[in-house]
Amino acid sequence: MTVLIEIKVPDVGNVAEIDVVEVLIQPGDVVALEQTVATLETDKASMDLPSSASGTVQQVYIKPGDKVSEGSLIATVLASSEQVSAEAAAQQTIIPAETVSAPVVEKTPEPISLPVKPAPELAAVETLQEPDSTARKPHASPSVRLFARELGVDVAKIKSGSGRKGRILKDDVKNFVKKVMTESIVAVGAGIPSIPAVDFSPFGETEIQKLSKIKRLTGQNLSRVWLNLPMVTYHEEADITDMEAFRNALNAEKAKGEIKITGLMFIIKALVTAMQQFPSFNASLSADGESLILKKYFNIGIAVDTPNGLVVPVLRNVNNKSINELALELAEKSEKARLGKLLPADMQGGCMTISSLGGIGGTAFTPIVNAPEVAILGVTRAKMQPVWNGKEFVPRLMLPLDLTYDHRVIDGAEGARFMAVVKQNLSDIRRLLL
Ligand code: CAO
Repeated sequence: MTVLIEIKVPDVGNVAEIDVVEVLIQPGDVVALEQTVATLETDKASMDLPSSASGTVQQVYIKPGDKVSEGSLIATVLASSEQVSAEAAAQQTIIPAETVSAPVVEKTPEPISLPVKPAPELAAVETLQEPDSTARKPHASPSVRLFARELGVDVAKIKSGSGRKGRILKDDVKNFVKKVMTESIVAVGAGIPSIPAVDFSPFGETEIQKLSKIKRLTGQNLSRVWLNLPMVTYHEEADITDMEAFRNALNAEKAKGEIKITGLMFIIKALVTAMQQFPSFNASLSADGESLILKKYFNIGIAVDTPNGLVVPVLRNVNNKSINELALELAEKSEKARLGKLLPADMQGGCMTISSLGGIGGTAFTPIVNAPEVAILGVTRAKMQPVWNGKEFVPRLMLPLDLTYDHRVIDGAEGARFMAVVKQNLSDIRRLLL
């Protein structure tokens, strides 16, 4: 006899809202009795929900990020009556569902509710890993998964377990931690002590604000770059008095509502022209660190400040585009970025990045390379300054530029020569025609 089983959130004590952290099944999956179907979590505890029947998953009603409570429907499973746990069956009436055969049924029989066996215990969570939707579903018992979470290990990252049918065991988790520790010591030279948690309550009132996903991912990426790349920042100034006069004249010719040209468009052009003369700036280091991958295309990433954090849309084939085309494209992409509508493809394939804070202010800063690129150009606010021309001081508009580069790829002298060319290109924009 075939029956349709409803898997629901069991009584987990006095908790009103429980977060769904991970969903390990999808329609069509065959689940075994006691197999974990989802991981739930409160702010203090985590719990694996085992299936109370073996059979084929018909429908899944939750996704990571959802909030559930006791009795919420998790999934329905089509099972033969013998595959339902004796404990669960004893508590419920079973309705035959012989007519149901396909995994996702059009005419689903009235389901019966079987409570999920409560997880053996609720356990404190110390470190949580970002659920990786692309990862394979790991087979591990709830206690092993709990052990892994306590160590801050995402079990999906363990390629194969040494248990039966590749099941992940405690020893596999321990070996994974050992391997990661050894690799990171080799990679960064030493285990870095973490910053201790501090209880701020004795000092005054506080409020917890969740970081946006963009901020969390950017933070991980920046930390990785900071630990892996020996970076140097070189500061330079370009005289943009003439460029600015030309830019203002161009903007004055524009009709009302037309996209205005900012200095950034000339900076993009000046940078790409220098990259054409210095191929090592348009390159990435190979994974084994033994060769340079030289790029024959010129795509520039522009760091854009958005309410959700920093994103870097990429302007493609910049060498073949006019200043007006670049202004239009950056206006479109930065608008899309601020509305959170950039697609992953809009942010891929960059050769070098520009981080311009000039619209806000600043005199200098040290941007972090957007690896696997090898350099990034920082820009702060242009300022009128007295400049000695050999006879007298004259007022000139000076633009501060900061080049951070990966010192494994670029030598100090090469960095200085590169910036001398960027500076020349900006000080005399006729050079952009050469
Ligand atoms: N010196 C003086 N004025 C400058 C300037 C500079 N270096 N750069 C820009 N300005 C002026 C512009 O000319 C414009 O003036 P008007 O309003 O009079 O036309 C104004 O500042 C605003 O410019 P903008 O920022 O809108 O335009 P942009 O083309 O210079 O920059 C963009 C576009 C998308 C890069 C910018 O809006 C932005 O998001 N910047 C922040 C990037 C960031 O956060 N970087 C940090 C990364 S590291 O954490």
